[in-house]
Amino acid sequence: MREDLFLKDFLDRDGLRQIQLQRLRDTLERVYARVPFYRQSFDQAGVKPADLRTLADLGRFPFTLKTDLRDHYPFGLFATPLSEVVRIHASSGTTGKPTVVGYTAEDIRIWSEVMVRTFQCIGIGPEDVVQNAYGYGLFTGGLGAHYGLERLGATVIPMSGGNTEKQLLVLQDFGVTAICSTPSYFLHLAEAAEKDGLPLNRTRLKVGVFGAEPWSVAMRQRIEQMTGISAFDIYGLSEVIGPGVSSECSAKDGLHIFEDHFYPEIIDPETGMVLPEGAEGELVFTMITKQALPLIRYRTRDITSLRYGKCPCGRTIVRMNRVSHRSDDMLIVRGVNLFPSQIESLLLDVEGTTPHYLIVVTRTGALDDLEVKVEVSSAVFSDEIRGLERLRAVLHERMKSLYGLTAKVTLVEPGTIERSMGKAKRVLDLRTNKP
Ligand code: DLL
Repeated sequence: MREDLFLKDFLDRDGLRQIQLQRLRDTLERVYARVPFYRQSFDQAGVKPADLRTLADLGRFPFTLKTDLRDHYPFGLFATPLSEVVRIHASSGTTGKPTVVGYTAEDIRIWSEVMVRTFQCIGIGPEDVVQNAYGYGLFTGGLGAHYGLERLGATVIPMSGGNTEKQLLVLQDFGVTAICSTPSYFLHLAEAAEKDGLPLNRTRLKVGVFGAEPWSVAMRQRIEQMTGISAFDIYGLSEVIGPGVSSECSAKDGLHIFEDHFYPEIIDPETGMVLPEGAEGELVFTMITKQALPLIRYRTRDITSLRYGKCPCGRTIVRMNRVSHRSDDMLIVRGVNLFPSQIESLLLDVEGTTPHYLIVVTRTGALDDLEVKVEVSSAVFSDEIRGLERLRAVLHERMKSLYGLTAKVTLVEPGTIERSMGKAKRVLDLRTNKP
């Protein structure tokens, strides 16, 4: 079985396009027949499933938005009766009700297949002992990775997130060779291990499978230097399946999308027009094999670009660049557009800072105030006050020269910025009327 799954990443592109076209046609027919929302939205747009003659024709079909899922909360966009749905997950948004997703037994089988392919991309196999520190529960990370690891034949330790002391005990005593977690939580584990006098580079851990939140290349370098492991980026979202949508391989030059199941497009987020290969824009997915919840042209809000050229690893499936930001996490501060990832890269470029930071935006009268709180290393913190002042001045100056923004830079003691067991919270926007 292992070989069969593996080969799916190496199909010739013509054959793959044939498979995609057939699956796409079937899916459009199915949602048109079974999901009133799609019948209505296709009718409104004046398109019928039979209008899809080539893959490019998909561009004529309407998008699905997160608000459509919310408007049909909880199960209104399902294409199968609940009796065929064997699992529900949900992602909690920042406000209001969660986004609910469902899976048939076949969907779960495909999910574990794409997770097996993810781990194969990374080089994890049956001989590995894998600590799964993604949260188990409604979040897709824990169970998604778990089923894939079992099907792969690896030894999985279902830790879930949190309980740092126990995580470190298990990691050391069970001879863990690979770990799955958010990059920010892993960093927290690595620091706690150092504090305990048992740094991770003295354990058997050699691989990290990190995702569920944006993290910069600079953050990868910090993690790898600090722990001696090789860190890989995996990407996914609940609405598409969960983790298992795309993964880095040994080349670490983009993430391979398992496009025989998830058909990607890049669009201009303003006009909705499909953009050519290489152009940066919003990633849109159509799920071409999903049974319970096949979404058509789902707008992810994640910004990236696609590359179809063959990868040094030999895989022929398309690669997406790492997602450094979402179209909706852009801050506008005094008219300047800014993404948290830009601040992360700037901070990590300067010696003495740690990747724990919080961006706080407030407003006094008509003016926005930006504060960047960043933890410094214990060495810097115990240094004399002049050293701290120098570091503060450097960060302040870089913010100004790189992004044209005057920010208050506050250096804080190691360990004082709140740690998350899952996705890190980087921004606290306290303005009532956000631009
Ligand atoms: O975070 C699924 C997942 C679990 C992916 C474990 C990877 C590992 P959601 O909670 O629905 O699902 O959040 C999806 O998280 O639209 C991106 O904005 C962001 N995201 C996920 N992976 C990455 C990544 C899971 N590698 C949302 N880099 C997505 C950047 C990511 N952002």
